[in-house]
Amino acid sequence: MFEKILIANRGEIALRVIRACREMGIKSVAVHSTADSDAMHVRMADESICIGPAPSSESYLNKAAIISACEITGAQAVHPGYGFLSENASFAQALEDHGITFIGPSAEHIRIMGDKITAKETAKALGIPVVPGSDGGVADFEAAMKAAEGIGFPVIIKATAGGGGRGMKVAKSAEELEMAFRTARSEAKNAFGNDEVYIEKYLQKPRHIEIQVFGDGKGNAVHLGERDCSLQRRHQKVFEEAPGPAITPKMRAEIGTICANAVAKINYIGAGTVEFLYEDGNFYFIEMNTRLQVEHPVTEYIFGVDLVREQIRVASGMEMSFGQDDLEINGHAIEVRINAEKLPNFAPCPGKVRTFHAPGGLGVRMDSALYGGYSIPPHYDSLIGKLIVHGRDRPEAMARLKRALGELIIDGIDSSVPLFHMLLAEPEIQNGDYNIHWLEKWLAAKFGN
Ligand code: MV4
Repeated sequence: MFEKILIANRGEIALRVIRACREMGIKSVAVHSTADSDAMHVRMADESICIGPAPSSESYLNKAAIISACEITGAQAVHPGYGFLSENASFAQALEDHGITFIGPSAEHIRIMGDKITAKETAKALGIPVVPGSDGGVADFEAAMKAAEGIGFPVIIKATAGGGGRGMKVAKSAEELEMAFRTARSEAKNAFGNDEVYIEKYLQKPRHIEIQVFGDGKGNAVHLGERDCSLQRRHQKVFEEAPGPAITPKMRAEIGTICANAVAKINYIGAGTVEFLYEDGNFYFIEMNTRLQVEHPVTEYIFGVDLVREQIRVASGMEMSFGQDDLEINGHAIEVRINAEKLPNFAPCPGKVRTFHAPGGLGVRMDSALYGGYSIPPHYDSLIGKLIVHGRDRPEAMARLKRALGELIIDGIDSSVPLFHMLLAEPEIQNGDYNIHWLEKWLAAKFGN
C-alpha cells in the first residue's frame, strides 16, 4: 500500500480523498495555487505545497509542477479527483513514466473514452446498447444527409472531441440539417480544435441514467447500480439520486451486468461511469467517464461502500474489498449541489463566507470545504458543497433533504439553497417524474431564463 498520496485537486473533493487516506493510514499531500493558501484542503492534509498562481492553467492543470511536487514530497501516487487532470491521458502517462501511480484507469482507457466515436465503437463491441447513428464520423454534408436519412429525423450532431454537451446541434428535418451540420462543425473546430462530428437519432424526452462500475484491472468488475442525473441546467447537474425513480430491479440487473462485463473484459481498473439516455424502457449509451464523479456519494450511501478507498486499494495492486454478491441496495439517497450562484441568472458570486453551519443528524452528509471567514476565490468552479441525504425510501430521503436544507447556514454570499427549497415543493420532483428537459423548462417558466 502507498505511504503517501498527493491530491491534485482542491475543494470538497480534495477533502474527500484526504479523509479516505487518513482512514487507511496513508499520509496526504495537498497542492494549491497562491489563491488557495487559506483553503481547507491545505489545512486538512498532512503536508501542502504551492504549485503556481491562481489560474488553474498554471496550477491545478500544471502537470510538471504536480510531478515536481510528488518528487519533492515523496508521494508515490496521485489522486486527481474530478475535473482538472482527472481525464487527461497524457497526465496519467507522464506520471507512469516518472514511476508515480495515477489513481484511476490506464492512459489508454482514458484516451479511448475521451474520443466519443471510439468510446461508442468500443461500447458497442463490448455489448453495450448504443444510440442508433452514423458509424463513425461524417466527413461532409452529403455523408451527413445519407446518415440522417438512414437514421430518420430528428437527429443530433455531436463533436467527436466533445462531451458534456458542448458542440451539439439538433436537426428536426432534412431542411435543418445543412445549417446544423455546418454550425456543429465550426463550433467543434473552435471549442476543441477538431471539427469531426457524428450523427445520432435524437431522443426527445430521455432521462440521464448513469451506471457506476468498478474494476480491479485483472478482469474482475462489478456495477453499483444507477444514478438518475436528469435534473441539469446547461449540462451542469443540479440534483442526483440513487436508485433512479424509473428503474426497476430487473432493468438495473440487466444493464448493470452488461456494463460490469464490458469493463471486466477490457481489464478496466478503478471507478467508471457509463452514461445512458433512458427512454421508454431502453438504455442508449452516450459516453463513459473514466473518473470518480461529483455525485458518487449517493451510490456510496445506498451500497455502504467507500469508493475512494477502493480506488486507492486497486491502484496499489490490492483486490477490491467486495464482489457483486456483496452489493445490495439499502434505501434511497439524494444529492444537491450547492453553488455560489445568485438567482435568477445563476451568476457566480464568490466572496467572503461569514457563517457556515453544516446540517447533521441521521442520514445527512455534507461534503464541503467551506468554513466561517473563508473567502471563496473567483478563479474556480462555483461548487461550494454537496448535501447528500439517505433514507429508507425516497419519501424519507426527500423529507430529510428538506429538513437538512433548513439547517444549512451559508451567510455572506448567495447560494443555490433557495432554488432547492423551491424545487422540493414541486409535485413532479416529489414524485420523481422528470426528464432531462424538466429543469430548464421549469426555470424558464419561473424566472424567464
Ligand atoms: C443526446 C440527447 C438526445 N439524443 N443524444 C447532452 C450532453 C451529452 N452528454 C449528451 N447530451 C445529449 N445527448 C441523443 N442522441 C440529449 C442530450 C442532452 C442532455 C443529456 C443529458 C442530460 C441533459 C441533457 C440536456 C440537453 C441535451
